[in-house]
Amino acid sequence: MPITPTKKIWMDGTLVDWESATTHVLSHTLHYGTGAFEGIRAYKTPNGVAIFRLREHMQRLLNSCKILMIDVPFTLDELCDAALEVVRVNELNEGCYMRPLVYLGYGEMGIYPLSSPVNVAIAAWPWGAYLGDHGVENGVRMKISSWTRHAPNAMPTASKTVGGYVNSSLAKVEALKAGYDEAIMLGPDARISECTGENLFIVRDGLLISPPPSEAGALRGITQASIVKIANDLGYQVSFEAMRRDDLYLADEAFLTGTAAEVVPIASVDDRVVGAGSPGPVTKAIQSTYFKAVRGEIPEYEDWLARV
Ligand code: PPE
Repeated sequence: MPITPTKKIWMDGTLVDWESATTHVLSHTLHYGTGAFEGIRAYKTPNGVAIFRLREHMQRLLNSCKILMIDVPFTLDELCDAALEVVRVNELNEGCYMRPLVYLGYGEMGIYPLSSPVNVAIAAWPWGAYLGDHGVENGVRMKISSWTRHAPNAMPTASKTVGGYVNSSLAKVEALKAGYDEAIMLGPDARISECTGENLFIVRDGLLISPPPSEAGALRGITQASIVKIANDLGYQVSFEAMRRDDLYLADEAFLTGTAAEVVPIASVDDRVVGAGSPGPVTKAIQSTYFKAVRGEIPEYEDWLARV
């Protein structure tokens, strides 16, 4: 999806012009992928723009770096303040997508990463529906990837590691070239893990089921956690259970969740229509509640919002 430039990007504690937010071609992360990022959204609410679950995202960024043994030279509070400042200075009052990135800069070459400088950047720009408005309304066509999700002892899947996304990219390209909208990845044990940049849920007999993140080698999604809370509040039970591809084929409903994608119904998996093939009642109820929650329209979810 194209990026719409804004005015300033936060880099290592200062705001720099969008065009000047560049880095050296010998930056370590460009060569070896050791680094971590986040995806965060801010939404327009009745009381001004607010960042959704900012602290949780920045904490996960620090956790990703802890796994990689990267010492981030900013505290959680400093990162949260910086994100708020980026939305403010760019006057992103209609909402935006934010991309914090911790990367290793130019200093040394060689696989050992820990002697390279640690850099942190936070950019933000207006961004539409990641899987398209049509997908949000009507559902997306999914394909189980021929690429296996990382084995947990090959790549730490709780870390949003830059290099880890090569696996997602391969799956995404394969799915799109085959005419689908997005890929679902199986772990090495052939259990459902997650999508290339989203978690997923199915609905079976009124119960919501999602793969347990650490067992399934999936990222512990902040949207996924928000959906669990919303579903419970709406009176639906949620369970984390291992599932296989036939559980997807036979689900009554299915949907995927992620910051960029938000909540998107799944219309079919490997050309098997899921349920009625159009968004089901549980998916629709959860999706519409999520969209209201992020936009500050439901007071009980107000503590998920960081006011800019
Ligand atoms: N799994 C993966 C692999 C993943 O990248 C994301 C977020 C999720 C699950 C959902 O996590 P959460 O956003 O906390 O609910 N993916 C980010 C980057 C997507 C991209 O394509 O780039 C995002 O949604 O911002």
